[in-house]
Order: sequence, then structure tokens, then C-alpha cells
Amino acid sequence: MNITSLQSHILQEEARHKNATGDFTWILSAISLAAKAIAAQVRRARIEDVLGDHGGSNVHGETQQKLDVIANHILMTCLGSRPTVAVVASEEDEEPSILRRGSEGGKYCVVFDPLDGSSNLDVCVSVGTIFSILKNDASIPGAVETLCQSGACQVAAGYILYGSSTVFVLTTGRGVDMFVLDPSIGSFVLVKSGVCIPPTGKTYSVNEANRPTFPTGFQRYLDWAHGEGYSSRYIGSMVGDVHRTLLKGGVFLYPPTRKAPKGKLRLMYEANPMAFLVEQAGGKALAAPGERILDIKPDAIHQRTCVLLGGADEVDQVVVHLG
Ligand code: FBP
Repeated sequence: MNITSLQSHILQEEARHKNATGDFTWILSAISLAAKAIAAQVRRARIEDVLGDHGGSNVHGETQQKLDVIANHILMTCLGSRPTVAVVASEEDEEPSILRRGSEGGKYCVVFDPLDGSSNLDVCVSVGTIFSILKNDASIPGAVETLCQSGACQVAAGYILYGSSTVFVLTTGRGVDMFVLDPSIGSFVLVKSGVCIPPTGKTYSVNEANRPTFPTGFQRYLDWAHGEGYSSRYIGSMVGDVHRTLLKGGVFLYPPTRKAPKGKLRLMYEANPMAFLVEQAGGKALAAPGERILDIKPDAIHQRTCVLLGGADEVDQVVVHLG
């Protein structure tokens, strides 16, 4: 039986880079360790009574779930133990944390959403961790300035889906690989390399309750999709909705709304990592017609963006109606 673990896969990838030092591998292993710990917490959440809100709210004014805080702590601890992580930023924290300067060996920055879709935890709907890894520019003193790189600068990105199984989906800029946690051996094992998003798929994923406040182009697209017999699928957890779109095709949309005129989803630790994955899988990821999400130059850690991503032909269909 040929088993390729996430660790051995990353080491094989590392061996392709003659100047590789193993630092990057060490960071991915920290994320994989954190993912296993978070998966265990999510699975036991109701037994351990760690469901429900934590009593506080995060920088976005959203109610923090107990597990948001736990997952955030787990990731901070695992990444903090890696000597080459310079700066980390989380959806749950207003400010990024400088762990070490470039002169002290800090080569990489990691931004993450520790538990995306956490408002769905109480009802056992899939949630996930989303991460993005960037290079640290030691010549830039400020943490925010260091992190505010366009998504095209990402060296790696991925998510972990805590659903019927725990799935780790990763890109380092050489295609997309998918691993599943095998609880019997406690390892993520490779189940699919070179994941390709189907160019077509008659499914759209959007919170249609917001439809009346969408720009008319999106409303035109939905009318067209209804006429074409498209199906609607919306979990309300970005990781769950994007995972399905990645494997089955279709589109995932979070357009501007009256409540969120710039979109709801966060650019740096939701849209950018997902856009990198979708593009690496042969799909498209736009903030608006002609505007790649990965080309946006961020000016704030928690800035939001509109999201239109999916199979290439399906995204083109949406854009046709936005014109
Ligand atoms: P967080 O849970 O990390 O804040 O993520 C936001 C999110 O829950 C996404 O996972 C999801 O796609 C979206 O918001 C759902 O928003 P809405 O409830 O407005 O449809």
C-alpha cells in the first residue's frame, strides 16, 4: 500500500529546490500539527462543552465563538515555535504580531482565519482553517507594511476542512494537492495531487437572501442561471462552499450588498488563499470584472473584498451578465 504523508510530500517538494533550507517545510508542519489539534477540538466540541460564544467580539464586531479563541491560540502556539516565522496575523486579532525580526531569522509571514464559518459550529456544519504564507521583507520594519503584499506574492496557501473527514488542501504554486487525515495513523495522507476545477458545473453558491441588494448584474446572472436550470448550493462556510466548488465546479459568489458594499469576505486570509488555490486548479478568482483578486494590493490587514470564483467558464458566464 503506497502512502504519501503530507510531511513526506512536502519534503519531496523541498528536494526539488536546491537552495531549500527546510524552513518552509517546518512552517507547513506547524500548520498540519495545529490542524490536527483543532480537528480534535471540533470533534469533541459538544462533549467538552466548548460550543457557543466566548462572550467577546472580534475586530469585526462579530461574536467570537469559544472555538475561535481556542483555534487561534493553537495556531499562534504552533507557528510561534517555528524560528523562521517573523510575523503572524489572524482574523481574530486586531493587530498582527511580530514574533521575530528578519535579522533574527524571520523569513516568512503567516496570515490566517483560524476557524472560518465558526457560527455554524453549534449545528455541526463544516468549518475550516484558511492560511496564506508570504515572504518577510526584513528591510520593512512595520508588521502591517510587511504583510500588505498582493495575493500574487503568496508562496503557499491552503485550507483545512473539518467536515465528514478532515481534509487539507494545499498549493505552493505548483498545482493543488489534497490530503485527508487518517485517524488510524494520525497523519494527513495524499489522496489527490494536481486537483483541477471543472471549467463548467451548473451550480452557483451565494447567499440569495441578500439578492435584493446585489448590483443588478448579479441579479441578471441569477435570473439567467435559474433559466438554465442551475442548482443552488450554499453552506455559509466559505471553506465548505469553496471545497465543493473546487471539486465539482460551479461558482462561489459574495457580491457587494447594502450591508457590505465592499463585500463581506476578508482579502488577506479568506479571498487571497482561496484565489491562489482556485487559479492553481485552473479556475478564475475575481473581485470584479477584469480584476484578479491576486492583483489587489492590500492597504489593511482586515480589508474586505467581493469574491467571484470558480470554474473558468462559469466565472466568465457571471462576468458576461455583470457587463
Ligand atoms: P468567518 O466565520 O470566519 O467570520 O467567515 C465569514 C463567513 O462565515 C464565511 O465562511 C461565509 O462564506 C460567509 O461568512 C457567510 O456569510 P453570510 O452569512 O452573510 O452568507
